Amino acid sequence: MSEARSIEWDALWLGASVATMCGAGYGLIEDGALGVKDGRIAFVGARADVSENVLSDFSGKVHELDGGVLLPGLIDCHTHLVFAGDRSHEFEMRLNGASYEEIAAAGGGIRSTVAATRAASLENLVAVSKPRLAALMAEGVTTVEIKSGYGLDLETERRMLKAARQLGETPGVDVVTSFLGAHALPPEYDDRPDIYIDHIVEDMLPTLAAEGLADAVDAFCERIAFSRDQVGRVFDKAVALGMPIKIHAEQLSHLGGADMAAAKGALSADHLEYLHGHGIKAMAAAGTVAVLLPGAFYTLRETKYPPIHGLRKAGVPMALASDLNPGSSPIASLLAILNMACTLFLMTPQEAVAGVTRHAARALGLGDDRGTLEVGKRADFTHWDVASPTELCYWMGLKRPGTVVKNGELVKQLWRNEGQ
Ligand code: DI6
Ligand code: FE
Repeated sequence: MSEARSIEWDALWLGASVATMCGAGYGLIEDGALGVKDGRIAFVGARADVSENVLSDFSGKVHELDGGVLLPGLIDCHTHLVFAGDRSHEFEMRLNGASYEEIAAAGGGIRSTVAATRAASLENLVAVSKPRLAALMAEGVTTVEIKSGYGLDLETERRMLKAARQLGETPGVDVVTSFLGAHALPPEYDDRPDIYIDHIVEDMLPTLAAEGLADAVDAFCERIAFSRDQVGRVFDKAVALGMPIKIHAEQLSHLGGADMAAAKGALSADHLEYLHGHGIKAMAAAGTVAVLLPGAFYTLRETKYPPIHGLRKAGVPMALASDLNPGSSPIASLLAILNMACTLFLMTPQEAVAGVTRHAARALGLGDDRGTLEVGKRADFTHWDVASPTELCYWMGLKRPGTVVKNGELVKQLWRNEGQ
């Protein structure tokens, strides 16, 4: 590699290994250097390629780290983190022997979150969601996707998306929104799912799209939610409006939602425990990312594993996300998810870390902009006191990034770099 000319950079980071997440594995550069200019990455390479001459003329800030690893900012590409209330009471009821059906019959389940969210003001929704976002950010998350889907009426879906947009103004993080009106059937449409789908297609989706509140459109294709045809109608409208689509599919049963979504060009198909070979082929052909959600698998004590081997063999990119929600994944930790992906799903640490960086970016349609440490990409990165990125998957509850940089700006410094 030719010697780097650094004079123009705003900052230079030295003294750590750089896990670029490019190519196979971690794309590790030992004793690396990372230059930043105007919020983008201007140089990535070995420290030896940045000469002393260049350094002596350098007018930007030099950050000399004491070992450790630089990684891309983490990306949580599937969350439902805006909601009111919680379902800890149902968790307790289940552990005391109540069944899901009994809880649902008593007005619980997803509908209890819908009732609480409908009753919450915008200010309240933002306030209760902030600590959830903060918990993800404390672990180095710099991009978060947030779905609506606990309103199920225009007004509340809009309020949820507005809350997500407000959360996106938090320094240090970007929020990408998805409209999930087809998450569950609202009580006022009991026994009339097709009429509710009409309402989404004719009213809710075009209105929210025109208001610029949704970056993508999601839907839950499941026996307890919506059929493949119903979800297909929502997607056709989204595609006609020029919006990217993604799907919750094959979580509890096989309905073929992943094939259908892939055929319509979906960015991602998520959950996928019951995915068959045909769906894998369709996803591989379309370039649809598989977003795996081990937190929901764990919480629901599922026994059916997503077809990791088949996805791997077919070259389908595998992303990982928290699915943070009050019912099936009350887990505000992407690092816990990394551990679960390895321990429960037998993903390799290299696959898992790629799942919350490179492939998560792609699941959001942002693969050209972030998710790896490459020249031209957004300067979103994290510094970890670890010998290898594998440690992010290995420990639970121990590691936090000492430094987080978003768009080239320092977000926070914890214990490791205190006082620097
Ligand atoms: N799949 C899930 O696991 C969550 N939503 C979905 O589509 C469950 C959401 C909840 O129980 O509140
Ligand atoms: Fe989900």
